[in-house]
Amino acid sequence: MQFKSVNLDLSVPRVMGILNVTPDSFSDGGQFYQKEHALRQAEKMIKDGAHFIDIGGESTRPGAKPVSLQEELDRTIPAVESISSTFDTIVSIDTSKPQVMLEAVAAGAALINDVRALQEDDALQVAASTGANVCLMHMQGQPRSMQVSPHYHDVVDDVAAFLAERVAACEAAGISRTQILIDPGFGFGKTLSHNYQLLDRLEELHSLKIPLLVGMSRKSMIGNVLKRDVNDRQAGSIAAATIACIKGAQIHRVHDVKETVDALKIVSAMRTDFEYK
Ligand code: 7PM
Repeated sequence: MQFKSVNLDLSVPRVMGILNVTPDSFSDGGQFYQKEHALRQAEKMIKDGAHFIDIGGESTRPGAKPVSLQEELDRTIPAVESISSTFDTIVSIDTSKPQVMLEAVAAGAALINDVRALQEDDALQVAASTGANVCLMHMQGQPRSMQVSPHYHDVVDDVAAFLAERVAACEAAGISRTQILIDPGFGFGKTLSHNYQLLDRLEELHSLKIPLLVGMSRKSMIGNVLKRDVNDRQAGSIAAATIACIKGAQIHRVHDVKETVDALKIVSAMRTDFEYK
């Protein structure tokens, strides 16, 4: 798959590192230190084997309150600009706002990662106009209330149907299928049971013939099984990524890049013909 100047072979599993852009910028010299911090985080993840750096400035945590456009721009654009110009990596912008999409792609982002699958006003047209690739994620409801009472006829069929509809909407707006990634949106308007049904039947999402991105890292679907708080979910997250990889997920959005890359290399080794087969 082509991402601006980078051609990435998705027949091997790839890792997207999650970059924290801290909400509280210090009043004096904050800009400089924020940028330096983002650069250091990105450098470590790239050294550890990430091919994507995902930069997000809006908290989509259940119950979180929306972030203003200016605040989201202030948090993300300097990081997108400095990382894109410093490293040969694929920068992804995690946003639903058309203005953030525009400015982020102008600053070097090659992928628009939208948890709302380009359903906000103007998002589809603006994303198409940038020429960037897009990741379409499924979410039931809105972050504020999505975990209240998630309901599906069949969660896998419903998610697949939604993603198929959004892919069609992208194509109608001029975004080619070859520019699209799909994502079932683990934790976004789903019960624990829904999340594990999606993982168990993940291969069904390949019927769309579009590369699959998954994000389960440190989420409550891991924490609720293990009864561990958010900073103690690494092993569980790696197990989940390993399962998704075996089921053919091409891109894994994670916090713990080094450990996940190692785990996915074990899956690749199993698939490699070492002349024993
Ligand atoms: C608080 C709660 C902060 C949840 C952040 C989150 C995904 C994503 C996120 C995903 C894609 C997180 C989420 N999750 N984008 N953005 N897929 N494509 O746990 O699963 O990182 S935000």
